Amino acid sequence: MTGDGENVKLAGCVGWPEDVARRYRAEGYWTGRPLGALLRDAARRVPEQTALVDGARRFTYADVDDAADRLASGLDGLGIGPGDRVLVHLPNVAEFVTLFFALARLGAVPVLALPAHRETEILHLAELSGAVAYVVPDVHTGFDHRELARTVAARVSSVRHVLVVGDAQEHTPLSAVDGPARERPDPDPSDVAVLLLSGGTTGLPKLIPRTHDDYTYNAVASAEVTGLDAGTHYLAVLPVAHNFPLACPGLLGTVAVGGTVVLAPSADPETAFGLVAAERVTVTALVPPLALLWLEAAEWVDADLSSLEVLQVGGARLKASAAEQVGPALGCRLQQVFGMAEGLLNYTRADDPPEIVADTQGRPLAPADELRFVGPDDEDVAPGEVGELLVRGPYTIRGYYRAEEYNRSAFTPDGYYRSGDLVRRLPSGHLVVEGRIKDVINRGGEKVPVEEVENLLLTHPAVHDVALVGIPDESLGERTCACVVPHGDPPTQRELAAHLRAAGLAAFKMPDRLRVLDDLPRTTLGKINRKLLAEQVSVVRTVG
Ligand code: OOB
Repeated sequence: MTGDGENVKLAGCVGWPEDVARRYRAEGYWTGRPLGALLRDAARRVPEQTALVDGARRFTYADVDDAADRLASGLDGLGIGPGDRVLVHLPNVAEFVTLFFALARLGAVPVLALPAHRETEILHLAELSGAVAYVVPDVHTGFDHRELARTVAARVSSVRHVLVVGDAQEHTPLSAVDGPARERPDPDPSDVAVLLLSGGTTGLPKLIPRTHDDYTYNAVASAEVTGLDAGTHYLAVLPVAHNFPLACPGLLGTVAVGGTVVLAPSADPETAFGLVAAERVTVTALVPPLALLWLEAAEWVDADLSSLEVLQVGGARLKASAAEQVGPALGCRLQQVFGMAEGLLNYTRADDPPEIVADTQGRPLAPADELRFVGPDDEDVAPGEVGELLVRGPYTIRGYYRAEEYNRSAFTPDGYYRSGDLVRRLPSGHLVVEGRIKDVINRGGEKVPVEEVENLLLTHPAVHDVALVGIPDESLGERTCACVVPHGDPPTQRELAAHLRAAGLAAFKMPDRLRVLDDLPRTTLGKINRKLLAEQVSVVRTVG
């Protein structure tokens, strides 16, 4: 099944219509440059430049280029080839980078799980993607990934290889996957280069197929609007498996300009500030709660932040008051980023007036991005009014991977992605995110899929009915509250958390609060009235 266009060949993907694809090529959005070429070209231009810093390990462009080629040969030797999916579950380590480019060169497709994901998410991703290999660290933040890998290898029949960074035990060490570097034919630029995870959909995470052509544009054009150049030192604070630090412009955008990527092992301000000072970091990207933490920490952590030029903040709405503090407190320019793994990126620009940078979430990256703002009837709202943002464009997908049925509701028949975000556009073209209609709670940039958590809570014997709602929170924007109608004795929050943990759910999806109720308010159509419920639990919390 390749949908409309034949231009995306991986089965289970929806391509762009041929005439649209031709237009994107003719207009220069799709240049035919595969992702692997970003590294190759930099290695030719600036081989001795530092490409990557991971703790005490430093790699030049020549080093990373060669390591990626060797790893590609090793993976090839394991029988991993074009179109094969590889589930990558790595934190911010150099091996992520070499593996990413090795797979790109083979035409194999990384499936980028987040470090926080656990058994529930990983089994789902392995099965959905039909991954042939699973790549993990040995132990990270106290969690033994080899153990989880055992379960994955036993339960998911497609997984033939477990590759481990560090002490592999009975699995294969990634460092042993090696072979002589050799020239390989470039993958077709219209093929899928990476499967990103959706933060924005109902239920379990969906997979987002991004092609070489579209993702190269994403990274290169983002590097341009963020003002990256060969002097850029980009600090990856957020997990690089996420689209924002990976390609907006992030790691890939920095490689595209031959700058230096510094991998932060943790996001806490002391570690990050130390790296900013030591590596003369010029650009980094944060979610709003981290930005707030940095603003506070700047007052008491003694570190030289004078190299910082741009702080990007995105993933959730940043308060205007915090936005205004960035310049004075950190001595750099703020760039607001409103993006989504499905594609569309909005950035504030260097020459935007201060009030636009503080009060808006930027404007689209590409002139060819087509945006609509619609009401519940799918009709366009009046200009400037709030509506659901629909989008299509040269780097926005036309369908999720292997999700034919879901795609029918997530996209319009003429190919617009329904973002689920409530947005208005100012006359200047800048967007303001006002809310959302999708069933996702945005916990400071981390997306909690409501239905997935509710379904797991319902498997607890003491839970008769449940609704997970977002309640306002000073630092995270919102927190999760599980509203439970009990079956017999009400469960405690600790019991529910233990239940979810045993089911292997990522920690960031654990409900922050529990409210026990006699029943859940419903609409006249019998659906849970989430808005009213959220109001009720928020009000009770502030009063009591
Ligand atoms: C980024 O990507 P995802 O896929 O984790 O989440 C996308 C959703 C958006 O649909 C929107 O609901 C929310 O996250 N969001 C924002 C926002 N940026 C993202 N809501 C309000 N203000 C913002 N600035 O989160 C992402 C991808 C690329 C770059 C930056 C963020």
